[in-house]
Amino acid sequence: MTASSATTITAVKARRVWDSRGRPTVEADVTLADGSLGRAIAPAGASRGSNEAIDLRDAGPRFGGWDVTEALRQTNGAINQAIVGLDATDQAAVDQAMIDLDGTPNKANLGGNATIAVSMAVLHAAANQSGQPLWKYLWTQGGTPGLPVLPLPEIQIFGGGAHAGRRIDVQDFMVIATGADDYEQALAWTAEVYIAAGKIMAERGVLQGVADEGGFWPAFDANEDAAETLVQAIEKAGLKPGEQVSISLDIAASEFGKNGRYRLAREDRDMSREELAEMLVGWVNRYPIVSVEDPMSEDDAEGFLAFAQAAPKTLQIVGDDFLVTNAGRVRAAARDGALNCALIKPNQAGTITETKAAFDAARDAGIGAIVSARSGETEDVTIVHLAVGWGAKQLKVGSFTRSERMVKWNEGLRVADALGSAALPPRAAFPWG
Ligand code: 2PG
Ligand code: MG
Repeated sequence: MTASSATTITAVKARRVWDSRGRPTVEADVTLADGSLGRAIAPAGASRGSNEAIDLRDAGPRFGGWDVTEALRQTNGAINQAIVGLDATDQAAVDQAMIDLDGTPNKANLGGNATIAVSMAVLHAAANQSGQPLWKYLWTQGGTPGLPVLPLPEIQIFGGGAHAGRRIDVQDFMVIATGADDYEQALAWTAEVYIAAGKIMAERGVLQGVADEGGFWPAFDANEDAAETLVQAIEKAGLKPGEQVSISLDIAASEFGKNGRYRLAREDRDMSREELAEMLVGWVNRYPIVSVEDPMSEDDAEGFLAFAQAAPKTLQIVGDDFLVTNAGRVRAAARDGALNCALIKPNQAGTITETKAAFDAARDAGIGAIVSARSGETEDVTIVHLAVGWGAKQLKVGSFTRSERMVKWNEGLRVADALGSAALPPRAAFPWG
């Protein structure tokens, strides 16, 4: 058997599995001629950008309308037929075959959940066939000399917005261990902060439970209380806010803004884009905040620009719904100076090839890139391997509890062991560094 025929795709099989919200999702198995298997599971967002690849759901009465029988049917039928016989090491050709088969700009026919599960499974199959872990397969392909380092974790402590019944408007209050010596220390410090935050909240009687990504679901009266409490938690953990551990926010403003107007329901406040920018810059000045994601709604390019102009130059400004892991949008936003970092979510694009194109567009434009999970997750650890193998400097996975999150942080520890080092990117690699 020649090397190329060993890597020929011989079967694609999809099954319904269940995610961290108890909703159905697509798992794909891709088998190669030599018997190698690749397996991957589609994640699912709750605060989705309207230009993301379509997460194809059946609607109807089953499972709250979240069932995926059509996405499974497409995978086992049309996708199977289109990619069986292709070479799994030619990821671009496999992904293009699915893009052509779908024929829409947003995977509306096949479902982005079907295409991303298959695309990732093909990648796993090729890596498995090569006998290498996925991170190493990707790093080798990239051709960068030396070994990769681990990405700097961005970890949620409080969850709000669409992930916590909109109890507070802002979606993610996260920490970044900006002073950590390595990945292990970043996780250890975060664990201390999480424990400290839980104690403070229990004492104050504001702990309502756990939000979708494992962070605390807080009953704060104002959004800013969360930033204040996070600083207290960092201090209670014996760490220095802003030096050792800093704050990162995902405002997820598309969830409460439209046409340049914003409504903070918790505080009963209506705001213009300028007022929102001013409020957020005020927070950045008062708290050790190093990163702000989606400060404005996905339809508000003007708001992004206003915020970028008003914010300190050392602030990381991240586009998620605004960019939807699309290379063209990443290039345009970087060119306009609307932001300096792209969130990279494979299922927003729908294939690995398009995800990598968005990642490369960020790198080529000289802006940062954070590889990110979704709020609906599973035991799938592909994103950790993408982050390491592509040389991403940051990784966002949700909080520091629950196995669909911890499986990813823990996978990073295993990669560190294989590398013989848990080193992180140099601090100068970040806007705040
Ligand atoms: C986000 C993600 C993860 P979701 O907005 O960045 O926090 O949420 O997957 O619901 O879009
Ligand atoms: Mg986001």
